[in-house]
Amino acid sequence: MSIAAEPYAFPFAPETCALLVIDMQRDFLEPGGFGAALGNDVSLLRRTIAPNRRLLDAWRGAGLQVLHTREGHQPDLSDLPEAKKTRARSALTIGDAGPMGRILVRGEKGHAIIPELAPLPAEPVIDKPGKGALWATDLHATLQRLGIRQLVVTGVTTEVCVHTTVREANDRGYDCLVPADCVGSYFPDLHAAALKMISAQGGIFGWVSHSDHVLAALSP
Ligand code: C5J
Repeated sequence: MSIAAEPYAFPFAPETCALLVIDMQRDFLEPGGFGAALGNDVSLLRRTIAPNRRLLDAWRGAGLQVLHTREGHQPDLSDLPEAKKTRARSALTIGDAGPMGRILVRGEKGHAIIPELAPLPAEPVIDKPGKGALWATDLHATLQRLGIRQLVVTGVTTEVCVHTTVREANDRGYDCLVPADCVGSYFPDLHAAALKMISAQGGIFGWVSHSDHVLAALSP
């Protein structure tokens, strides 16, 4: 079975392929969170919600593996590097109290995955302190235990946490496919460049496709 993609068709093996939804959290998609504190227009990410919802429904319907990630820090900020806290120099920063609770802190309202894409109880949710989902987490061990070798990676933001995760996963031997309509950025030019980087050079980091093509492969 294959999925139409760039730079060439993705050799889809559903039983060993997981859907990995990156950081679809209030802190990035709703006003008053981390994304907004950095001065971004969070409404730009909301076009990703409907295609992610459709893909999630189909993926779950096919009985395939789903995992979610959340970026965030321990309440005592012991896993927050000083550089990450201070670099953006915005008025509100990680750990400060905002309209959705403390910014990018685990357990706060802003840290939660948006209700439209809420994980089901059986779906692993990987909490990560960094941009990549394979650093300082048990994601690699979890994927190995589940027998996963391919990832369809969606979520936000394209050039930050999605890209870092795809790079980390690629280095560990996973084949990654990114449906372009299911990932989003506050910066359209960086989104486009990030996608181009993935499929360039014969798929140096993976494949880029569209959710319609993934849905077509999932339909009976
Ligand atoms: C960012 C992310 N953009 N989830 N995090 O800081 O991409």
